[in-house]
Amino acid sequence: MSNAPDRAAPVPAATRLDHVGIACRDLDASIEFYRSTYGFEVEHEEVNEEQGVREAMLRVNGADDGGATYLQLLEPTRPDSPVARFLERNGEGVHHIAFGTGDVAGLAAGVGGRGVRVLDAEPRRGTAGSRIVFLHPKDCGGVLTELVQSAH
Ligand code: V0V
Ligand code: CO
Repeated sequence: MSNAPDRAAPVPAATRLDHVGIACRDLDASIEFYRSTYGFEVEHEEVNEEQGVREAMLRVNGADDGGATYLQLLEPTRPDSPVARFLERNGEGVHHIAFGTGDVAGLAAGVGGRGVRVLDAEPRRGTAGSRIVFLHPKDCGGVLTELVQSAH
């Protein structure tokens, strides 16, 4: 028998690190840095007007649930966007982390039930048709956290 405190794991759970989001001022230069320095290749690029970003997903490795782990490079498309505000305050750097799950709405409801502020009442459209929800960084130890359910 375990003596662990009675803190049941969330159901459904997060099953992998989906991506690390990095704020940059020049997406093409940032892509070139990660390609030439580490050999990471762009798997997907798109503009997400709702989130105010032009972004690229660079595949780092596969994951044991059949998904994968990426770097997400983020360039703002407008000055009033979250990434533009972040750059203004902090300069370039790590902006958020994203955990993958098979049930983003269920996981968000579970996390919200533990008192973490869920910033999106309904999952929004994320990269490549994924569904995403953000959690407030002040309730996550200073880390802006995204939950993501990939399209496939
Ligand atoms: C702000 N804060 C952060 C932060 N941004 N802390 C850690 N990491 C960050 N990225 C801190 C900030 O310094 C303040 O701390 C406090 O949170 C409250 O900030 P605020 O003044 O309310 O700042 P805002 O207005 O910039 O809002 C922050 C939030 C906003 C997190 C609420 O950025 C947001 O809604 N983000 C979610 C959407 C998003 O980030 N989209 C871009 C990625 P002090 O100074 O009070 O101590 S899109 C994406 O990832 C996609 C499409 C995808 O993966 O598919
Ligand atoms: Co993201």
